[in-house]
Amino acid sequence: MLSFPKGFVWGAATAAYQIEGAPAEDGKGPSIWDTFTHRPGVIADGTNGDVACDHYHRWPEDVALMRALNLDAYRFSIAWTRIQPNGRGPANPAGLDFYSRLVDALLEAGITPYVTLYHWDLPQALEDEGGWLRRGIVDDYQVYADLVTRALGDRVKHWATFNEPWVFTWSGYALGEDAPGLKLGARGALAATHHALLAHGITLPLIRANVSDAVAGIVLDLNHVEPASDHPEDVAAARRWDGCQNRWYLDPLFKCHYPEDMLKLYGSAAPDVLPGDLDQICAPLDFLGVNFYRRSVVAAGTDLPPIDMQRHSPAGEYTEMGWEVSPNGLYDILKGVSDSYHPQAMYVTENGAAFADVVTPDGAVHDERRAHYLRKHFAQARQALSDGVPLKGYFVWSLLDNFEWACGFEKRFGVIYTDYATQRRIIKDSGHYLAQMAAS
Ligand code: IFM
Repeated sequence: MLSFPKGFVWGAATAAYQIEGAPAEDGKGPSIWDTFTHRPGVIADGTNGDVACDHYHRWPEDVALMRALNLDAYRFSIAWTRIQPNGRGPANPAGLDFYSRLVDALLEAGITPYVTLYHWDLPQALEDEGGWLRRGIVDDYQVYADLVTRALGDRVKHWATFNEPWVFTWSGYALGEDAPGLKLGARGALAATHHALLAHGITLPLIRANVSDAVAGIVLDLNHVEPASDHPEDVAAARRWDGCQNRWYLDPLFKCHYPEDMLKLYGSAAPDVLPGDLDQICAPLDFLGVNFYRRSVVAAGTDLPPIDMQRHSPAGEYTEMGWEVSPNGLYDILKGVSDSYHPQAMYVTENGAAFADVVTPDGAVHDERRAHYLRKHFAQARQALSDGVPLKGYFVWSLLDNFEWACGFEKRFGVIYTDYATQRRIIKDSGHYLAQMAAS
């Protein structure tokens, strides 16, 4: 068994839209994901998150399962539209109550809540006014964050402002693959990114004002990038992809500027940055959350203009998402970010794998591949820790199988199996393995 220092946090993560269901209950308003998933043809299996894991009604059972997994912590997100159904105005008491009861139950079970304020489910009413493309969204986000942190900040100390800004800005506003489904290219993604980063930076001091002993940060999806060959064009493409996915977020957050090479590349697609914006964006972070799923092996190509890249798939093991299993990549990204940006504290806020699971006649799920995947990644995290990375904890994605965005329910990431027809949960072998790690 791998050994981690005392106090190292073991957890599992989820997000509101992916598990809660109950899209219009207790005053909840529609989010862009409620709208998007009801458009024909956008979700691989034609499903939506209307019921998902029915966590909105089954949360006591889910907290009991977390306890059975010996988790120290649970990372989940708040649905903005439960708090402000139309994105503005006073808090909806029933929405706040739902999360308040969940937080109380977690604390009673000895599980520390790690809350993400925004995991992609923007109020549709705000999208109708331009969503993340509109600079004024920064003020709306701040009001929302204020309401939530005031209500829960007496009990919740760990706050992340955003989950994976690269994904919701590029997939949502440039490529149209995620909500709100806009295909505006780099200009759209970069405007949305700038406003999200600004909202993040402006909100950090507010969280600290509302929450005593707050531990506040942001969660990024980061890839360790390698060129597919040593040809200068491939090396340059790898550098561009690193700039797009990693440095475009890390540089402003830690160094108060966007990367020069990328500003040049983006040209007129670069965002409108007002004086003072970058100083606000680089407000000191208490932690950086890293979501890691794969490394990127990149050659020159025509994808994602103006990045003009092409992903390579070296021989090896792949998950059901088509993502290479690359535990060393986790070490490389943790160590690389730690050495270049010196965050005070880091967490692996998501790591996990989709594999095709089968319930065997004995009612179990023997997901040996996922358990093995986790073991190999945990070992790399341990190595990073030994090599000086200030890693404080590890959250597996995901607590339970759930709605995997544009892939629908076809991809299962859980360490707990969800039988969607009956909503029965089964702890998979990988969950038993996580329970052992957490207990040790
Ligand atoms: O399901 C997602 C999650 O919402 C954000 N990070 C990646 C996961 C797997 O794709």
